[in-house]
Amino acid sequence: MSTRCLSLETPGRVDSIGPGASILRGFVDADAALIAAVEDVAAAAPFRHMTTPGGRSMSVAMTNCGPFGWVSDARGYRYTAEDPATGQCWPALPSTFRALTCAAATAAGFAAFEPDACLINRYAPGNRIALHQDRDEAEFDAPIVSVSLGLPATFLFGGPRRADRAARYRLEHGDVVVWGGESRLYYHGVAPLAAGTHEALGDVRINLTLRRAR
Ligand code: MD3
Ligand code: FE
Repeated sequence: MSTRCLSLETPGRVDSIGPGASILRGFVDADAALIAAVEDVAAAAPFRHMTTPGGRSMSVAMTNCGPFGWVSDARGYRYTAEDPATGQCWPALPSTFRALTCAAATAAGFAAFEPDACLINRYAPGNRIALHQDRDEAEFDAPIVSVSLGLPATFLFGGPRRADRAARYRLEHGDVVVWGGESRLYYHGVAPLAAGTHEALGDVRINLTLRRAR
């Protein structure tokens, strides 16, 4: 596999929101092909509500693609090569996801980034993710690239301590965020999704997070 990627010209604005964190506004042409790729993944590895180690059901529905997928159950949080719901490998990472991830990382100033895991979160109105850190990956030197699709969300971006005040950013269909460097371990979350209808995706928000898990 090539470790190089094309450096695309950034079509939209770039907002720096923290040390190593940038929002690339409208970076992705979130067209029917990209949405169909998400639907193909979900046909093979259906969206499901995972259980937290504390025994609660998560409001956000999740699935994965790529060599590794993030899972949560009574035993804890971890990355697995197989979907526990089917026993099969997670569906392959669509080449479009890999290309846009690499281009976004490059545009945000990170060296060519090869993700090995893609978590897909689906939010219905009212669904949220509480402030947390992403620390289930083997190393924290690679950035995380996130792609927002469908209904807009309010993203909460704090700091290195849970008590740090969180700034709020609106993320819309086609926005890409790259988190690396110091921001990689910052607390973050998503406010309850407001109801609405998006022309391409309907009444949901879908977020892709592409990472290096192992
Ligand atoms: C900031 N998802 O899946 S993506 C998650 O919109 C998660 O679905 C949110 O937080 C969502 O863990 C936010 C953006 C994101 C991902 C990883 C980060 C932001 C981050 C890691 C460090 C700091
Ligand atoms: Fe997170």
